[in-house]
Amino acid sequence: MTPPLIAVLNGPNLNLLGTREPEKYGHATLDDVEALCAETAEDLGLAIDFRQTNGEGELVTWVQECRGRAAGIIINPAGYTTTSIALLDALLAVGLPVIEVHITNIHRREEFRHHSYVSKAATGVIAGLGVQGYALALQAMAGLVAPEDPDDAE
Ligand code: CA2
Repeated sequence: MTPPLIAVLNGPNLNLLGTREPEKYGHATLDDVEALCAETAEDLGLAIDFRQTNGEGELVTWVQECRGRAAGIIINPAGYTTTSIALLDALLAVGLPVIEVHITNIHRREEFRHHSYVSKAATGVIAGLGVQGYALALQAMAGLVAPEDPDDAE
């Protein structure tokens, strides 16, 4: 059986991970995060499509393209978290389980980072656990996309 595909989407400036502000975002690069996700996904019997873009429109298009292709979406919307109704609308329209990930605890940071439009479309949110949050999101996603055991049906 082909493993369920999980899109792992990353928003603006996350390509800088590991190169700037390590006191906030840690030392892992985005390539390290992709490797962590690939390894975790393999252990869980999932496949991933891992991407990063600085463009809001491109992120919206990628979410739309998940329809009929992916079983779930893990997204770190970065700077678009607090601004993008377009991204929220795309996530609502695609009708897939969504897990929002933030490397930092956005609630301990500046007030303007606290509100997330994306959370309105998210099944769950992970924040403040560093890049390990991506692995935890994949673990949770494995449960969300697992086919139901017929023995559990009432
Ligand atoms: O904590 C997170 O994952 C954030 O989504 C990261 C965003 C920030 O705007 C959110 O409030 C919280 C920033 C991504 C920029 O990433 C950088 C990484 C290294 C160096 C500079 C920026």
